[in-house]
Amino acid sequence: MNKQHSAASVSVIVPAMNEAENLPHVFATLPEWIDEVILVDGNSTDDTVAVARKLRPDLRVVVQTRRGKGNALIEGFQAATGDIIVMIDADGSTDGREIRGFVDALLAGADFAKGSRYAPGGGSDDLSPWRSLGNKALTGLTNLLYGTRYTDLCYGYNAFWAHHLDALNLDCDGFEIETLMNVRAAKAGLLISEVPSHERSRIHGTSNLNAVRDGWRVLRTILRERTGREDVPAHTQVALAK
Ligand SMILES: Nc1nc2c(ncn2[C@@H]2O[C@H](COP(=O)(O)OP(=O)(O)OP(=O)(O)O)[C@@H](O)[C@H]2O)c(=O)[nH]1
Ligand SMILES: [Mg+2]
Repeated sequence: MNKQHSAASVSVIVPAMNEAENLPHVFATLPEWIDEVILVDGNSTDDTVAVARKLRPDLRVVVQTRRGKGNALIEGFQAATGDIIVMIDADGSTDGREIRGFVDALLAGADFAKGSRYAPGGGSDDLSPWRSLGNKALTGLTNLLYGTRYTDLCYGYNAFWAHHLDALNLDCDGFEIETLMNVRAAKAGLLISEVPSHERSRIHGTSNLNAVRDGWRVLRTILRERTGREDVPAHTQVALAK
């Protein structure tokens, strides 16, 4: 895809906390047709912002006002000016070359393009058996409670039309953000398309995620959102993007 094929502009949101060593790898994978890249800095104590600005002079930097990946993404989404918003990680685990598949799914009619490591063609070099099991259990519970057919709940590679931000009405701070997005997208009746994605291992540094603490936050989100739930509209579905 290039700009001749679509009038839709694309913003990429990159939450980053101490990812200076990884950003050269991440930014090198971003397609040249991206319109806007926003780095949301989590008050990094390394050179994250300086490195990012040097790599991309056109970069927009947002300094988050609270703590956590969820807060970072929400503030990045609010700052975005593109028609399409894509979220990727700054640790080298998500490959910018896959953005095309997400954008194509949206241009083909999806409201929300949801990355999946378990869809045919997807995969992970990073998921431990323990975390994979936890993710599968949480995905199954979500499908049961919300009538969805998701294959991967807790994955940080997603894209959506910016005009759906109001419907998503995001309000959380932590790693439960992806779960909240997936649940709210279903509750809002958005047309959801899963896009196969291959997750690579973090290149440098250590994960900020704590499987028990954050798994618990995800579970609480799934259960809390169920209260007062309206039925998921019949047209909500998950179709694998070609
Ligand atoms: N701005 C900001 N970014 C964050 C924060 N926490 C995590 N991130 C970023 O969010 C992305 C994902 O965080 P990771 O720590 O890699 O967690 P994860 O990918 O869910 O877990 P792993 O699979 O173990 O790597 C990375 O780009 C982090 O730098 C935060 O509090 N603020
Ligand atoms: Mg990671």
